[in-house]
Amino acid sequence: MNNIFRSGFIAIIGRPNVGKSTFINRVIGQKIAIISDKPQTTRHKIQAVYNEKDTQMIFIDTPGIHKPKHQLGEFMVKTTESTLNEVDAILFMINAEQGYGKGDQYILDLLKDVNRPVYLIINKIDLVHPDDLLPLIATYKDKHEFTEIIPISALQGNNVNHLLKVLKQEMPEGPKYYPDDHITDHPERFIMGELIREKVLQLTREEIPHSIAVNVENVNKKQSNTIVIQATIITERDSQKGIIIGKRGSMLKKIGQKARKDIETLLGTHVYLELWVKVKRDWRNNEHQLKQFGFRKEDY
Ligand SMILES: Nc1nc2c(ncn2[C@@H]2O[C@H](COP(=O)(O)OP(=O)(O)OP(=O)(O)O)[C@@H](O)[C@H]2O)c(=O)[nH]1
Ligand SMILES: [Mg+2]
Repeated sequence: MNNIFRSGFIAIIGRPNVGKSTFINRVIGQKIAIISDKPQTTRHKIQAVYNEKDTQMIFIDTPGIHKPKHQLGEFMVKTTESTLNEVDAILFMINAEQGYGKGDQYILDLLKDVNRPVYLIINKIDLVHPDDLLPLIATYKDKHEFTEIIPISALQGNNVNHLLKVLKQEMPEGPKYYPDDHITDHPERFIMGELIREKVLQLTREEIPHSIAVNVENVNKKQSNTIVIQATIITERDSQKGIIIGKRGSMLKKIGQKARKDIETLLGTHVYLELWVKVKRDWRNNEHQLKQFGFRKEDY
């Protein structure tokens, strides 16, 4: 028996909405990456640390890869591309329900220049008949030299443990990069903002989700067991501000109630959440404002 410690970094890439963040949360058993049924939910690269006695695997959730339409989109895609050559393994995630498409070819082309083991992860198998997997596997097999093809359901957990076992063997001998209690590279304040953004995504439609940002301005511990959080939801237009506030503030109230619950779970204490809504025109094309909303230079 040898007692070597294995560790490494694993990037998850794929088109928007295939389930990358759902997978990350399932693996570490905590909600650090927000999820919605809208594409382009994740905007930042997020690390999640998974520990076993003799292994540490650092998963990197990335924004879904798509053709960028504005500076924020460009930032999101650059973030993902620059990650690929720095990791020990890559999970290319696809949606079992969707066939092969242009968006996947864009990613396969990116992978041509990458000299790392790539696993094809077919997610959402709970939505298809097992027989439907075979033609999908046949299509992808010829498109890249995949180390292995593994079908999973990130939502229900099928085969996720098997995938972890396979990845463990792929990891080189290495140090424990982070202490056991370090779950993510982003501060709690960032996750709070993300949880608020998630509720906006989940409760509003179409044009709203992608045009908002959340800025957590103050986090203050009050006496006893309560934390007061003040945050601002930024929109691009007055009409969007109106939708987020809703009739007599009803939408903002709903967003606040749901976000507060999640933040309470994150922090393990009572939370008093104060939300404001502000218009900042065209913030997605403004470098200064992107920085202010936490799009970090080192993520490029
Ligand atoms: N049925 C089913 N739904 C899933 C599964 N995994 C994720 N989903 C759903 O797919 C949607 C997108 O999930 P996300 O985890 O936000 O996807 P993502 O790839 O991180 O998306 P972006 O951040 O936009 O790139 C959500 O509605 C999830 O609940 C799965 O295994 N089965
Ligand atoms: Mg995501």
